[in-house]
Amino acid sequence: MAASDLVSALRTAAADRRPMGRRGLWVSFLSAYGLEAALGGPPPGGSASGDQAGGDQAGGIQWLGLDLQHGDLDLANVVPLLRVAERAGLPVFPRMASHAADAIGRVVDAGAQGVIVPGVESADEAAALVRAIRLPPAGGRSTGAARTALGVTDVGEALLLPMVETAAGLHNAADIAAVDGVDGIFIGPYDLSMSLGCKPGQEPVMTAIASVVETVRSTGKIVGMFTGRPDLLALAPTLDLVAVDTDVSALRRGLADLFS
Ligand code: 3PY
Ligand code: MG
Repeated sequence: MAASDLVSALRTAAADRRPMGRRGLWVSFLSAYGLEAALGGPPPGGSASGDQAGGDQAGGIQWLGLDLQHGDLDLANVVPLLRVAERAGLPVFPRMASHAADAIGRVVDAGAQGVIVPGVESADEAAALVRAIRLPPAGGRSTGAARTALGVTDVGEALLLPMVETAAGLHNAADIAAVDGVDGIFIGPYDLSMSLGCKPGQEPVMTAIASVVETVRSTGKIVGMFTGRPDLLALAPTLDLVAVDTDVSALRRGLADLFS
């Protein structure tokens, strides 16, 4: 499955209320060199295509989140990482540092298949993100000649996934998901736990997560979540996009394994 095909497959499966459970790696510090090495190098003969693409040659990784909010990546890292992901046939969803429209425009211009936007708390905030990501007439995103120079071909309409990760976002989750142009909701369980005054894995956050999943599923939109813990990863069958864990965590586990 090619990267842009995963985006349409996600939209179709969500509309049919069929969770896809696609597992992704949350990249927070890897360079393009490091990512290419971690994915096992380019597939024989160059770019991945057809059945080879979408994770079969990337150790089971089916998509990449690029964490521009936490970790060590910023906007300038996105293009080189995107080129590695393209060769591996993996869709890329940067998690933006903020709601800034200019940064959203730049990563979509560069060829990202969608964005994950932190801390969205209301339908109004979600509607502003729709204006940031969609070209006119649906939105207000600008286009530019430099985009063509990057060699970006049509990646289809990018996914817009606002994050619900506060008590206010939780309260307004149904309204946020219902905004026209929003493709679904990505849950941030760690910030949500803090906002609800508990630890991940405890109540009331587990019930809150289940309620967001159910709400979004009933609207026929996409639901994703970062996990990083077995009890959250266990919810993968109910989700469409599952950010399993970070590159840092993968490295630490690998080191522990090697040196134990
Ligand atoms: C959270 O859990 O708060 C996140 O943002 C996941 O990365
Ligand atoms: Mg968060």
